[in-house]
This record gives sequence, structure tokens and C-alpha cells, in this order.
Amino acid sequence: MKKWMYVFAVLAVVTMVLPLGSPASAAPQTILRLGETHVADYPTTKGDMEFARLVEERTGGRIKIEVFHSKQLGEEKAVIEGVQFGAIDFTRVSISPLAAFAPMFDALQMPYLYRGEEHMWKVLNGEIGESFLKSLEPANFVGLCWYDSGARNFYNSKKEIKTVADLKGLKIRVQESKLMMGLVSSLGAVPTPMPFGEVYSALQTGVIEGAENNWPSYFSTSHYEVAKFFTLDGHTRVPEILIASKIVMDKLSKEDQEIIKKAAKDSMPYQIKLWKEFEKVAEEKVRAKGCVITALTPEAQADFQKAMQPMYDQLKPELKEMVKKIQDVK
Ligand code: GTR
Repeated sequence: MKKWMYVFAVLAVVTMVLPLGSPASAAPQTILRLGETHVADYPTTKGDMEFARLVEERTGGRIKIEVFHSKQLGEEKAVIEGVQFGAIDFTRVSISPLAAFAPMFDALQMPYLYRGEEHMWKVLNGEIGESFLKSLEPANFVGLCWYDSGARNFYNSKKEIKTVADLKGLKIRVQESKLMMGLVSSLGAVPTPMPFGEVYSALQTGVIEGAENNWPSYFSTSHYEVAKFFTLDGHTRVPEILIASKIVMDKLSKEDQEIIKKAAKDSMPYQIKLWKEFEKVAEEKVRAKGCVITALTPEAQADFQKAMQPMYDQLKPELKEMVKKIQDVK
């Protein structure tokens, strides 16, 4: 055998024997993608990154999850579809658009459903939350964990909203969610479903007059620049969820699936801590920018709740039953 042939043969054997991703070659064996709508320094994106870090660490670098933030993989609805078909491996989304794929999720985002955030976390971290995560499998998703998203409030470019009547006829952007359309209609406003990334210019050009979201999103999207009237009505608490593609998960070993599931759960305290901090910062920043922040009187607050009661009455029986279970969690 010629010398160069010998070297080649030895090299070929070495390459076959050394598995990719072993400590000797630090390159990962599997690279997976996670789609996130928020910017890199948003608390939820940092939660995704913590999840990715834990997976990489616990698989000794075999599995690497790359976080594509700032809608690099598309708007939420399209990304959810991508995950469903296995074209995208993971995403973190609001449960509002996810409910189009798993209708029971509407039960978790009814207006004024939770007595407060403690109640919500009891539900999500208990049996009900677990059953919701599992329930996604027939739709080809694996539910991994929940992240915080605070409470949502209305804001608009026109006027201070102090009562339900003030919302009458206002064109309000909602997520691509039937429930959110119904909610805005029940207050006498005009719902306009639209992807998150289009809201700023739609507010600026007057295509819509208002939208609704939590403090961190209101601030990080700069919507406050074009819609300075913010009313603290707290109509919903809509949990965020981290999901995986079932098609992708099924191709991994049972052991790696467990590592991924555990890493997601273990990233929750970090996201929740950052959320709490950023909620305060975002509020301070928009207040300092001169936004008009309106607190509702107890009577006005009660009227908001009353206006949304028909949404409960119109629920399908299985959703009604689930809502009751959630309300009964003490
Ligand atoms: C945010 C949420 C996003 C997105 C957005 C929206 O609070 O974190 O995932 O759903 O709301 O209103 O579209």
C-alpha cells in the first residue's frame, strides 16, 4: 500500500469510530431551531435561551438549540404551522393563536378568569396545566412549559378609556384568535386581527386605533409612541407556552426527550424572575415618556367584567366544564 493510501485508510477508520459530538469533536450532532417573536433582550426570549443552554449542557453539547428571535422565522401563526409540520423544531408563543390549533386552550385565556397571578400559576403548575401540555399531542405538538406574560390592557391613539362606553366603535387590533375577537366585540369595539409585527405601522397610519397587551410588549414594540392612552383594565392573563414539534421529538431518543422536557420546566423560574423585573422597568419607562395611564374606578372595572359575561354563557359545554374546574382551583 502506498503511504498516502495508508494515511487515508487510518483517517477513515478514525472518523467512523469517533462519534460526532463526542468530547473529542465539540461539534453538536443535532442542531434544532426555536422561533420567537420577541427581540433578543425580552425576558421571554431570555427564557428560551436559558432552555437552550440547559439542553446543550445536559446533552454534553450533542444537542444545540438555536433561538431565532425577532420573528426571524416568521409571525406566530406561521411559526406554529411550521412546528406542526416539523419544519421548525420549537417555538414560544402566546396561547391565543395556539387555540386555533387546540380549541380547549381558550379555557385558559377567558377574561377575568384568574383571581390573580397566584391562582393562574396554581392552575398551570397543577394537574390542569399538565393535562393541557399533554393535550397538544394529537395536534402534533409537545407542550413543554409555561412562561409568564402578565395581564393585558387596552391602549389607543385617540382618547382616555375610562368606561366601557369609551371603547365603542374603536378599531382594536387583536391576535389571530376568535376568542379575542369576541372579547373586543363584547365591549362594543371593532376587532381587527393582525400579526404582531404589523401593529406599529397600523397604529401610525390609522388603519387601527388601538391594541391590547402587557407592559413589556407595549414598551418593547414602541407602540406607546403611536398610542399613548393606556388603560389598566387587565382583561386577560394569557400564559405563554413553549412547544416542540412532535414529529421532531419522536425522532429523538427517549432520554433526550426527557432532557428537553426537564430543561424547559427548569427554565421557568428564570423567565418568571426576569418578567417581574422587566414589567416594572417597562411601566416606569412608558410613564416617563408621558403616556396617559388610566386606572379604572371599581364601578368601571365591574362594568368591563359584566360586558364580558356573555362570553362565558356562550361557551361550548366542554369548555364551560373546564372553565369551572379552573375557577374551582383554590
Ligand atoms: C405578546 C406575546 C406575543 C404575541 C403578542 C401579540 O404579549 O408575548 O407572543 O402573541 O403578545 O399580541 O401578538
